[in-house]
Amino acid sequence: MFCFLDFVQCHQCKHLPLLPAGLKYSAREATSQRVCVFACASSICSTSACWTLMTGERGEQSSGHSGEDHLQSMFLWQYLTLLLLPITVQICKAQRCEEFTDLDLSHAIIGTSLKLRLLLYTRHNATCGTLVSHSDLSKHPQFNVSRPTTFVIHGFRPTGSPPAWIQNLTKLLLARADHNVIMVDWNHGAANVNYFKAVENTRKAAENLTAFVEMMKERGASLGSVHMIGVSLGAHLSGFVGANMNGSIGRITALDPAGPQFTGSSPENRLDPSDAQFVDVLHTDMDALGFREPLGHIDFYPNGGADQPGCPKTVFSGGAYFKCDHQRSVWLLLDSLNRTCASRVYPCSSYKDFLSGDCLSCDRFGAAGCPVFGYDVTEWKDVLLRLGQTKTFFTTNAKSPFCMTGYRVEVMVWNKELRFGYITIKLHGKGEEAVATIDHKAAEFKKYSETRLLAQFDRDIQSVKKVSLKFSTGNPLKAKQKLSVLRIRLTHLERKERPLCRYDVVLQQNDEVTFKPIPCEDSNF
Ligand SMILES: [Ca+2]
Ligand SMILES: [Ca+2]
Repeated sequence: MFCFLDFVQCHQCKHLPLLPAGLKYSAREATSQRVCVFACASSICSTSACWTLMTGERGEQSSGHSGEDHLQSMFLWQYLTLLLLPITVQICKAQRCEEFTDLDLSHAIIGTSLKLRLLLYTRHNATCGTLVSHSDLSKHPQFNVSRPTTFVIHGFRPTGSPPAWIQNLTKLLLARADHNVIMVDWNHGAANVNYFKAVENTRKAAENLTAFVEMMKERGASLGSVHMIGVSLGAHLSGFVGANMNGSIGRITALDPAGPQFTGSSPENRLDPSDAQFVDVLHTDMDALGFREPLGHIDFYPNGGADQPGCPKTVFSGGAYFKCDHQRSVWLLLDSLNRTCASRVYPCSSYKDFLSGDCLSCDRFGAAGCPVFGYDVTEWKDVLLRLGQTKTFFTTNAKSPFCMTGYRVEVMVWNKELRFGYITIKLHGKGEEAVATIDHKAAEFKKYSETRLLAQFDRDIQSVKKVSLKFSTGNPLKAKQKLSVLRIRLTHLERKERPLCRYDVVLQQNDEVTFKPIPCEDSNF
């Protein structure tokens, strides 16, 4: 008899065993039998395995044994199987990896009633969730309440599917710190085509979760080291839990908090800064599914907070049209957790003013400069708490790495006539280039007065060899204009290096001019 081992993930043990009805069956029948004979030898479930024993014709051919020998060997294996089976099933049960509830559209159409599941992940079980008891934490020795705990709370699930980012977020959170990550699975409750039902369940889920946080507190957990990351409805849900705990929870990170049914409501009925010691909020779809007004100590509005680059602009793009802007909030946080690159954010009253370069001063934050978006914004916590509520802006690329590189651009012209137009700047490095088009509005260029602009490049060119400039009026019917530039100065917003200058250059409309920049002189000119 030939047999071989097939490794099956431990959690699949729940589908096994498929015991044969009796011991007397032919070799051909045996081919289809899979028997879980031994499993989960290691303490870490994900790396352990069930050994699947398979026997069959392939074995017969390769071994060349007689049919009688084959049956004898097979019986031996079956007895072994029967002996080991109870142990196997028990071990498999004990170390089963719990998955996020996977529902489908039919559940969402019928509607689901609330069931809150808490899946614990730690550095010891980073990819294998443990279902945590709501009433007895002593069952889970790996849940060390003296460590910080991060709750991740999803939002509305109109199709019932698990969120796509669960594993990534868990993995990155655990890579950052040795703490408890609890994935709050309220898919039963959030999976409903009727959004209003899911909103109703938000409050109920919060009551449920509050009881759990209270139990953690009783067991000695410090609420100051509890962090809740709430997506959409999950953001308000976090706020309700926070309010129930009188704002003593350390931090709430809200990822595009839901707007519908919450916009215009009082602070008790939505997330607000009093719900936790520190509340940071990201707005990515404030014109549709998200919330427009600031809700935290710091509110981030990437790309203005309404529409995100790379997201479909028309309904013809299908489902992505509805969720792309909203879901971008999670991808942005993942990028910040990953430390892919850092996006500096600028306090400003409007996105338009930010794009015009009117809000690049970071003096109020001292030596640290303006805050950096994302997970590490707590480094600015003290000053942000002092400032009250800070509304900030930044721009991103259409995909990861999302961060852009900003330059302050100052242009002085000596044209007699007032000129209005757009500037495109290209930075050339060694074998790469980056482009920024400043076109959110026509900039005004007036003789001997300085025009300030913000240029945002998709990548950071470490050593700029050449610069190209193009001036356009956006009106092809107009006679060709020129812009006589007395000086253009480019200042990198992050690197403390001498700004790049070019003195005396004429830009003919729509003609690109390329030059080698020089370090600016110290004088104001
Ligand atoms: Ca509140
Ligand atoms: Ca939008």
